[in-house]
Amino acid sequence: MEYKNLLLEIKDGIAVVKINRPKALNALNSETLDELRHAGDAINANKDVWVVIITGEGDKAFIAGADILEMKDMNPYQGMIFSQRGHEAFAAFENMNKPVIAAVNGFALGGGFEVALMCDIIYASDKAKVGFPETTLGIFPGFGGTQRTAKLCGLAKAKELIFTGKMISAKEAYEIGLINKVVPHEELWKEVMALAEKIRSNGPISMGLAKALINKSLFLDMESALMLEAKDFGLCFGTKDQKEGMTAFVEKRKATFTGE
Ligand code: DAK
Repeated sequence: MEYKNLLLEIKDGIAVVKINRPKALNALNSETLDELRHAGDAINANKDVWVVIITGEGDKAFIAGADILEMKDMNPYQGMIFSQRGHEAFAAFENMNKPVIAAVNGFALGGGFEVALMCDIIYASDKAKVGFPETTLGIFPGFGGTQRTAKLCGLAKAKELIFTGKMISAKEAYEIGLINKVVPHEELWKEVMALAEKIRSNGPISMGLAKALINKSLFLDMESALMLEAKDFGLCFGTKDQKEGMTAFVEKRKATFTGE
């Protein structure tokens, strides 16, 4: 599929998905959400991709939120369809069995910050600003923001961010546990690629299983979660990667994983 609002590049096992609407600060309209869902599904099915990076085109914004121009005159039914498109696009990345990194290169606001939060790891430029301006528009973060923010930084901070709609610096977001790392703007891409390559060198099946387990652990009681963990841990022993990883250790060499 040809994308109008995304740039997709796949090289050496790493897929880079770039939201490409810089004139609108990469705001998410319906078409972009549909393209994101399509790209997410295609990447998930592509065995050659082991790690995914999501970022924004241009130097100013990661994603400045859902497209306010498109949402402004929606009726409740259109709002519901828009929401469903968002949920499908988000699910495609959150549920994919590959690590997804957000490279937050500028404003990550509202639905844009929610995109970053559904990624597994967030690296941000020191110039980036994040926040949830939705309540200033008469709505609230509806792509998982109320849930993920509270789980990451606690109820009080989540409520403060959402009720005030204020923007905070990447550094402040890091300090309250919303972001993994803040790096100088010019070094963001180098740092993100180094992270992606490090992850790329590890066993993909084991990482996919671990990702699903960690995500599910938020919603399961400890006993059920540990049962699932034991089952999935056992599954690793049916893979060539587990044999290769442990044989390489014994032979004192670096493992070469094939994802089988
Ligand atoms: N939507 C559409 N266009 C946007 C946009 C957005 N979110 N953000 C920026 N733009 C456009 C601006 O309109 C402007 O276009 P032109 O006027 O040049 O045509 C262009 O990008 C450049 O923006 P500015 O001129 O405003 O640039 P500044 O540097 O002065 O300001 C800014 C940058 C990021 C502070 C400012 O643009 C801003 O405040 N943008 C809006 C940020 C925002 O409020 N984001 C949250 C959007 S609401 C749902 C679930 C979730 C959501 C919705 C529904 N359901 C469950 C149904 C999510 C909602 C949101 O994300």
